[in-house]
Amino acid sequence: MQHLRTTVARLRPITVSQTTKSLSQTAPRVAEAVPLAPQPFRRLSASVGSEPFLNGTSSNYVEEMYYAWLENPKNVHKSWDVFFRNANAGAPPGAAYQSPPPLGGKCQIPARAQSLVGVQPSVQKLVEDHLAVQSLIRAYQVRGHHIAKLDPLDISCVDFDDAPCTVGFQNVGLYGLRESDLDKVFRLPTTTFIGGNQSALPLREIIHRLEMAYCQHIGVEFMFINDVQQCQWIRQRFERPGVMHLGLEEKKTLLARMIRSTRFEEFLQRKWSSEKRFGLEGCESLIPALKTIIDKSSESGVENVIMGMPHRGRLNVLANVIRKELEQIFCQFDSKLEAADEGSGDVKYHLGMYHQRINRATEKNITLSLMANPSHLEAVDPVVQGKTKAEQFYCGDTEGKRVMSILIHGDAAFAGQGIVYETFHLSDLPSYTTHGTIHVVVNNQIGFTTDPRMARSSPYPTDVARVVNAPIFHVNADDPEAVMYVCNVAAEWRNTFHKDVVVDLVCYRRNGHNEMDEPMFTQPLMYKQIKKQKGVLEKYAEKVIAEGVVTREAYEEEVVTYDKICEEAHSRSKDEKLLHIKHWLDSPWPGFFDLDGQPKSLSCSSTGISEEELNCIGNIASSIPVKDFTIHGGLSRILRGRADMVSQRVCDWALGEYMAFGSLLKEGTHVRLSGQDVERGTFSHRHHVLHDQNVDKRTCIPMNHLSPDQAPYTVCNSSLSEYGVLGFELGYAMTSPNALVLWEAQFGDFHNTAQCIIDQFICPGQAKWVRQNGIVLLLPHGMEGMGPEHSSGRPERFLQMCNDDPDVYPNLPVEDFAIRQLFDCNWIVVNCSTPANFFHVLRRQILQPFRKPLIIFTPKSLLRHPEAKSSFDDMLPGTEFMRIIPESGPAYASPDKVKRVIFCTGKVYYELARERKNRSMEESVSIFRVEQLSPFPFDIVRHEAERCPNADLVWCQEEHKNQGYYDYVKPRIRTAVDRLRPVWYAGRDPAAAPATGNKQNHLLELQRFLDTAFNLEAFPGIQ
Ligand SMILES: Cc1ncc(C[n+]2csc(CCOP(=O)(O)OP(=O)(O)O)c2C)c(N)n1
Ligand SMILES: [Mg+2]
Repeated sequence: MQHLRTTVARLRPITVSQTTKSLSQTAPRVAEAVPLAPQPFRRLSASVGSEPFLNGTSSNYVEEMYYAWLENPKNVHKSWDVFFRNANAGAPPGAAYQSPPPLGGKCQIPARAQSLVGVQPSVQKLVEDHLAVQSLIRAYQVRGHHIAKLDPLDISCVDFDDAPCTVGFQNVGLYGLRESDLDKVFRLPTTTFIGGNQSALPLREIIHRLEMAYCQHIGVEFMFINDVQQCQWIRQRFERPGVMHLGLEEKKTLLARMIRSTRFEEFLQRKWSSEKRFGLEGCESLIPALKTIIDKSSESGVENVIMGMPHRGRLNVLANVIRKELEQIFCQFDSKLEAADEGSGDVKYHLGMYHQRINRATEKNITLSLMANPSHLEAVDPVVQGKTKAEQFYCGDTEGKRVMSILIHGDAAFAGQGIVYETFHLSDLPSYTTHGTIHVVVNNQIGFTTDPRMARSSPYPTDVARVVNAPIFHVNADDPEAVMYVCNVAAEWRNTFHKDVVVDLVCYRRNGHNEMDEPMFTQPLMYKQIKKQKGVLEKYAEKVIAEGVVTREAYEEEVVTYDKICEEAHSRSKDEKLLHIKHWLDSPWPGFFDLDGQPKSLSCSSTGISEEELNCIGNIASSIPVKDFTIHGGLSRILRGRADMVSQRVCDWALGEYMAFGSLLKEGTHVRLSGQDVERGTFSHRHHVLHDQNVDKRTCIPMNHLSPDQAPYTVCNSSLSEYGVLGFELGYAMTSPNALVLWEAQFGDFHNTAQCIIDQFICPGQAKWVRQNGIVLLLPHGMEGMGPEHSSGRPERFLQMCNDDPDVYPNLPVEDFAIRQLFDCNWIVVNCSTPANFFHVLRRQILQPFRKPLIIFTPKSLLRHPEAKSSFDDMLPGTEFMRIIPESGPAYASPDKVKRVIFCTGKVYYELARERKNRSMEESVSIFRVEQLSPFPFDIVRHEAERCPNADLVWCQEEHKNQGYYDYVKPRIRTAVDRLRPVWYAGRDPAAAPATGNKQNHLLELQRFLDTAFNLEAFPGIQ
């Protein structure tokens, strides 16, 4: 702490008077100034560049002058006019310059300023001084935020020890200026707006205005932005004199909002002093901040705002921004409330919310939603973006003018969590952009018990935003007017440029991490300071009362009124007997369920499609539906192959997928497939986007040429992110039940970098938040001698998280056993072995009357396996997804003769079938493919096992024993056969890695477990 104070002391802004004093005392003059690095003089002609009086770094200034002169020669001093005329006329090097005439006193300068009239400094000195002033202005623009008074506690944790260049930049001596220059008038460059209507100002006033613009309670970090227009836009917003002044009504609204924000927390504290609520105390201005952003955005046409935020201040946001009924919030504190909905529910500070209302500032309709989220900080960021993108898509908002997202972050999490970076990188990608997100950081300068020195390596928690050129507005949250100002600018920025922007609310946390936590254990000095700190409402009320904005009585009355609102809501909350999690839904699906929130039926129409449709889609899949489009020769062969398949009435994997997507699209269902390299397909099998070989960027998506009234198909290669992109697609899928949204992992292995989305959202989403989701995960999986990576999509992990009981045979009616199982499950896990079954399971995902996540382990070598083809017959009306593909050979006809029933899933089936044939064991060994692993087809397994009473039961898998499916299926098969028969194992031995890196070993292992699978003596002691 002591160390920090020292650092900060060194960074205190030096006022003009201090500067003057230090100049006259220690006078760091020209000789001590940092040497200026020479730069090439690029823009003007060589003759100009070689003028002897211009040193290298004059170039910027001269350029400025030059452009001003080009606009109008009167814009510049006469001496420059002569100079540029000569230079332009081709004066030889050194000859363009002529001694200036005496300076005219045309510019308006304050009387107190020393007049330049009559003074005849050398032009060299004039140029140098102007250059110095320009550098000084630029230094404020670049570095002013370093010394702005951002920290309400005055114990700033930003440590600039390693960046000495930031210290003292405002010291005019650094630029070669002297005390005597302070009253000289300088022409302002076009890159500043501090002059207002004036084009020249005395240096003293220049510094004063820069201090006011950049070094008060707002620190603007923007000079890294590549776009010059955008930099100018920001300068205008902060530099123009008086620009931050708020009107009377704005101040009154602000005060009212501060009252609500503050008194809400106080009310909760009074009523439930020992309950965790992650209060907002210390950052109460978050509420007016968000409301300002929403008002301003509504003004410019935004109708729908989707928000994501962590624990801190969440209840307050629900109450005072979204306007959730207070009694609904208060009753959450009653632990005796009975749950009215299915599922395990979630704690109150994780629940989401959706609310449509009139925005009072604009009298326009606005829909606000706060997404439910897990504890995992920042995990909701991409989910919010995905939902926002989908909302934009469904309302045809291609520019983000009607729908926008706001993300609220904690300082530690914003800096520490990689998902923040991944989400930022989606912000400008065509298929993922939401056209600008406003990020608000509750920067209370602490993360639980860890202070920023230990929590990040960057000066600010917000530095990650610089990668996307987002401006960052740091603001002292104890100055609500400054907060309101930057929020207005942020909203205006987003609505002008449709790019991300960050508001960093520098504040403090009045209590511990939660209300039960003791912060003095770890931050004693900080908390001594916090205890002395007057509340922001109190400070602001004093200010506005002193200014005469409101009277003390009016203020006190407003406080009493709000307290009464809370009290009355509290009384009403006692009448609530049931806790309806459904009231906390962030993404309702109007019309999809019945009025009780149940599926309208419990049946699934046939997933088969007509021969005509198969042909129609097949033809599109094998053609180029636009004229004069040249595709690669290899692709022509692939398309010809598809055409042959269509004529032979068969599908391979890619064509099966085409049939599923194409038919859904034709039926009006939007399909979106996203992931790394999905357009072509990692394994070069899909080719959903054709590229003209002769015209750059000319592409064609045949799937969008199926019929004029089809739904749109989106297929998009994503950034190289799993966590971010899967989260995004989950949010996209959440928005509407009438879309098939698929995320494909490059290889199944890589899904685990998105584990948080799987564990916290996909698996338990419905149980926690009564919110269904039909997202599909395509995870390429299979042991093909590729080594430990690129082999396993880790089915064991997904299966371990299924909610069906391994030991209980489901008590469900026989006739709708399958659909009821689906309805009860938390997600569906399949590994299809045929294109037709893949086709059906994709279609079932939309045709079933509810939504569940679907995890599909997809093949690699089967994509081209000659036997892994399906006839059109298996896809016609009346056909459906087969949970188990039964034996169809001789063993099926004579079940009594079967000695062994092998259950397996996925690609190993083809290896087993080949081996059985080689061994001529088609009569004695029956092979069943369990295509749907979860919910487990207990009914079919029971039936098939009973048909073969003389057979032993074997589970065969190519994965290692501690991986794959074995642990999941074994107890379930046992349950299916009433534990009367054992289940044996044929597969690889337990191992730490998913697969060997040695091809030879791979084949040996394969042969070994095939030997076991077909050795009828392998398992002793049955029956
Ligand atoms: C991914 C993740 N890791 C750890 C935690 C545990 N945790 C909860 S709050 C918190 C501190 C968060 O600090 P900050 O982001 O600054 O928010 P604040 O609580 O200060 O508002 C931590 C580490 C978590 N919730 N999520
Ligand atoms: Mg914090």
